[in-house]
Amino acid sequence: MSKDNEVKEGVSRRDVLTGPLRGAVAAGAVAAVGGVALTPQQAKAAGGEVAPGELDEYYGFWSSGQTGELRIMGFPSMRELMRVPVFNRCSATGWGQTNESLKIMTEGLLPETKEFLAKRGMKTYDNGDLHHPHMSFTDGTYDGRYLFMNDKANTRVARVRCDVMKCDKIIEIPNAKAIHGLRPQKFPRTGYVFANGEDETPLVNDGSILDDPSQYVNIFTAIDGDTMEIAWQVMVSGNLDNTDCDYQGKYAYSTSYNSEMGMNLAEMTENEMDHVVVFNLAEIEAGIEAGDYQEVKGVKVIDGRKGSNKNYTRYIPIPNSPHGINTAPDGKHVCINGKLSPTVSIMDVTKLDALFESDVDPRSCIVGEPELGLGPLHTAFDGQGNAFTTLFLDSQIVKWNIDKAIAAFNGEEADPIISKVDVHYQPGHNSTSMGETKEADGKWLISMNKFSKDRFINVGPLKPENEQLIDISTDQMEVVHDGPTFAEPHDSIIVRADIVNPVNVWDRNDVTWEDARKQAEADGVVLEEGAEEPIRDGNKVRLYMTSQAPMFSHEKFTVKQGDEVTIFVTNLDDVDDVTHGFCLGNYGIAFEIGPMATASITFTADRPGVHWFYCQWFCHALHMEMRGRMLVEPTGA
Ligand code: K7E
Ligand code: CUA
Repeated sequence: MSKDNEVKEGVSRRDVLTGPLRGAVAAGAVAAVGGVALTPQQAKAAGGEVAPGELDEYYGFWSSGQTGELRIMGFPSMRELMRVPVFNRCSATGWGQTNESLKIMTEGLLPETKEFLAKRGMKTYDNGDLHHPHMSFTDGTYDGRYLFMNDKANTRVARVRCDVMKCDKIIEIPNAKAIHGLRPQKFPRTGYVFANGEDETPLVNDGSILDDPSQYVNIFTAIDGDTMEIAWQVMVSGNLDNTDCDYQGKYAYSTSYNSEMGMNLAEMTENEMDHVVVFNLAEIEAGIEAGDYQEVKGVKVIDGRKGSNKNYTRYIPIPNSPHGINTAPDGKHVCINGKLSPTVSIMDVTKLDALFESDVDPRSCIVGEPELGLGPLHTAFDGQGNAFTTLFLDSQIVKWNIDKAIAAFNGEEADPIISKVDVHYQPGHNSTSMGETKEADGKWLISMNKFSKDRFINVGPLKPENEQLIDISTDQMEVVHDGPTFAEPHDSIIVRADIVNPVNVWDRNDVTWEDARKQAEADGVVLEEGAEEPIRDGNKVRLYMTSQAPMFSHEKFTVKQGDEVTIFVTNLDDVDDVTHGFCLGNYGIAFEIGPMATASITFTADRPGVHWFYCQWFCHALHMEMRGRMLVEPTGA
């Protein structure tokens, strides 16, 4: 039963939270309660906190599912540190309102999407479904440059800059539908970002083919992570779920759970075997070079469907509707999680060359298939030859040994399962510290559970999810902390803090406000100095303001009703953590201006009268006084 109610025999978690241990933890002592000593690591995590003022050892980068944002956690304390808006709107930062964010949110949309949205009075999609955040790699480990993430809802891929922790690119992927699985190339560097389309449609989806699934295809996309342009696409059979790639830079591979190409549940789950599709990167690049592609919507699309008789892809039968796919830090073994099969299939990447060179059985690269429990979805690693698989139906994490699973597959007497731990309830993804890199350190695992049920006081029919922190430094996995999360982090990565080095203050030369700088130059204004009077250009009015706690450069400015007004605010406070805001009351306008940043907004001043603006980010003892008036002269219209 629920093992995590007890930190150690006879000591309830509540005792730990309120008892003498708490002080001991804060004092950094090795705690002993009821004669049972906790390791320093367990003591640190007991009660779920790193002591006040102590810094975490890792960054956690969490997705947020339907919320559409990226979240930054302190780990292992599980303190939520920041929310980075990406596909969503953010009332606090003005993401989706400022000219700078709107540029990022709109410039990568397909022309047909822009047209479609414009008819609905929209500039960009309002929602997103962000499942998989992953950091850029160099030489098999995280390099702290970028985070990449998918939007399943509207078929997009976004990038977040790790220096400022803001999204700087969003692209909509043509030809594909519902980008789900996403992973960056591990070696030699990122390089490519691989992205799976989950839903199949006609390649040219203009309505000329409708209810004829035999003509539907699915699309695997390789994006250039540096330029965020699409490098190439591959047409495949069956739909694609999750993806990963090797540590050699030769292959990417995706799980596919509907080899039947079924359109409903019964059809989709008919076959006992689905498959993993292996993509041969060098062959695909050569095919593109040789012109063996069709160009659809400006993208080179290669035919890698089953039976296309090309060396671009191979289809490896896997039981049954496989979901997660995870490459082990040994650089050799890939775990394919069976979902409807209680097995995880172990693929040996060193055996993939043979699949492309000769007519060997595609299953010859499968070197183990341990039966682990019901509903295996995702696997994480400790870097010591062990794997941790979530069992959705059993509501457990199972720790197992890869070598022993291979030995058992070869007919030897070996039991790969080391231990199991109950989690609450129904885990989807799990992640280990540095576990998807060659630097996996085997310290921590997070289990991302889809249901919390009775775990917390009731908040109504919509319940939070529950995430549990598990100490994996010993064979007995120990749940040491849990906590609720709002909809719906699917996936996470846990990155050593020394790899991530964000700045405290913006660089004035940052590209984010390049357009504002150019406009200011054209107007003969220096952004950092601002301009006393609004600059008028027909009915377009541009106001250049600066902010320095606790004042805006302007206590008032005047425009005419109907003017198209652009307000630029440059924050001159070159100080850590002095963010200002600009909020224009009853105009629906609010945004953040970070230290030494410029942000701008364009709107029509169609409400005459006196309108107060104020700084909505607490910045100074006189923050309340940081305000001013926009006077809008009526035109009599
Ligand atoms: Cu929810 Cu990674 Cu989209 Cu598995 S996925 S659980
Ligand atoms: Cu500036 Cu509050």
